[in-house]
Amino acid sequence: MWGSSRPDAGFIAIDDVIFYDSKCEVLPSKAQVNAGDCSFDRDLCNYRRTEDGDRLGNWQLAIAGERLLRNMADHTYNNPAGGYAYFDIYDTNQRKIRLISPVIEPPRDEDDRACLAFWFHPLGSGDSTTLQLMQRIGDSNEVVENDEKMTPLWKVQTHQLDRSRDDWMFGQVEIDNSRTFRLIFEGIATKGGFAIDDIQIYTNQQKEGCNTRPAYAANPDRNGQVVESSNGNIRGQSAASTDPA
Ligand SMILES: [Ca+2]
Repeated sequence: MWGSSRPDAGFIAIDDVIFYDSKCEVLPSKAQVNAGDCSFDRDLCNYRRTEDGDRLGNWQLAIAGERLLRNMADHTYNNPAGGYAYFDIYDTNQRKIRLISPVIEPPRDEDDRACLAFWFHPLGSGDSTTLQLMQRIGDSNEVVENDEKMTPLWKVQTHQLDRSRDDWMFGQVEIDNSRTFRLIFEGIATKGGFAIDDIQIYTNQQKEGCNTRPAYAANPDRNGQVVESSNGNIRGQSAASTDPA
């Protein structure tokens, strides 16, 4: 790999492409792509929006030719023409909107935990705008309230964030890697929103450690309260059953 010193520019060369008639592992392991991975540079990668809410008040894709927001550069390439998903709500009534992943097969790994990393960016002036991440076990397409198979994993509200830095922030949380699942990014707002970019699932072989980032996003219970845990990690199948001590 070589090229300019700009972080968003460069070239990669490949050589000696050969096909073998056998099974093989992905090498290097960090090159493994999972169904939930998405950089939102061309489309929503089979993530889908919940039906309720009009297009402007719902999750949408910021790419060239579509509605752009503040000309904010994406995280992947620092591309000023967009390349991320976002919602931006302005409504007298609080709105709740969800972006639901395709079915994700557990990444091939003997560990039953994996790590989900992504980048997020708060938008607008509201201080109670919420971004919450949930994991739903199983392949069902339905998402209902108080679903026992849906575990809240991670949650931030805009009043918790340092808004003086107008920049992308890193999010990370452990997920259950033992069974088929979907990821659900939920936005709740009357005024404001969040953008997300570069969702990536790592197995423990690929990444050492998976502390929740930011630490205060850890362990939202089923009522939406943030419960502090001693090490910032989520352990166990359900956040509601996790001992906060
Ligand atoms: Ca992107």
